Amino acid sequence: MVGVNGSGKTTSIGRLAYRWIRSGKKVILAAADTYRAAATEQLELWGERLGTELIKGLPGSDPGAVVYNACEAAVARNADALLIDTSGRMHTHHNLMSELQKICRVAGKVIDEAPHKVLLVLDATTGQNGISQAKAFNEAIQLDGVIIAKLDGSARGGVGFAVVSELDLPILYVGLGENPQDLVPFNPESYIDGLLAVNSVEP
Ligand SMILES: Nc1nc2c(ncn2[C@@H]2O[C@H](COP(=O)(O)OP(=O)(O)O)[C@@H](O)[C@H]2O)c(=O)[nH]1
Ligand SMILES: [Mg+2]
Repeated sequence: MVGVNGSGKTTSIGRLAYRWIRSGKKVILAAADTYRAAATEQLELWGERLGTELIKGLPGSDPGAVVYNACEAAVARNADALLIDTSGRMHTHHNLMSELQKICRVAGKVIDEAPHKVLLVLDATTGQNGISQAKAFNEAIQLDGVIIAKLDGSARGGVGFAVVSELDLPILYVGLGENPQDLVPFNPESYIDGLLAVNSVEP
């Protein structure tokens, strides 16, 4: 899971884990945002809440090492899914992009063809900037799809349109709140209705 700070990565991982655990999958979480201690704590709360295992490192430690351990744990425990949280400081920051590339390489060393999906989380309130974010991430590490978080607010998430048309990436899920059940598969019709505000009652 990649994206800029505050876009909704950690929350999306928690909500995705909730969905998959409910459908009977064994899920492991990896707290590879070692840049901020609070990020690990936030993911740990989700882990406790969902009763699922979490692999973490010390604050400031190498995210690649966390991912290596997490991949080994996922193989050892025969997990169905390993969800990797990553750091999101400025996407223009070269270090972040090389860190993400390293995470992908490390995952691929332990598990064939991992990461199987790299998902970009976009905040629905992001405007044009969302496209440059998506391009920057996509150039560094090939993206497989997009999650649009915070679509429950006043924002209609029009950035999704631009990202789909310019980068040819599917929107997979949308976030409609902060609770576990608030991440739902993307529904093009309700998305378009929201964009056009078909359902809004005008005075
Ligand atoms: N209302 C709403 N809030 C969200 C949604 N997704 C994330 N948030 C909130 O946005 C903030 C940032 O989310 P977080 O997952 O920590 O972002 P990260 O920095 O990318 O990991 C948190 O306060 C989340 O609870 C959503 O779909 N709806
Ligand atoms: Mg986070």
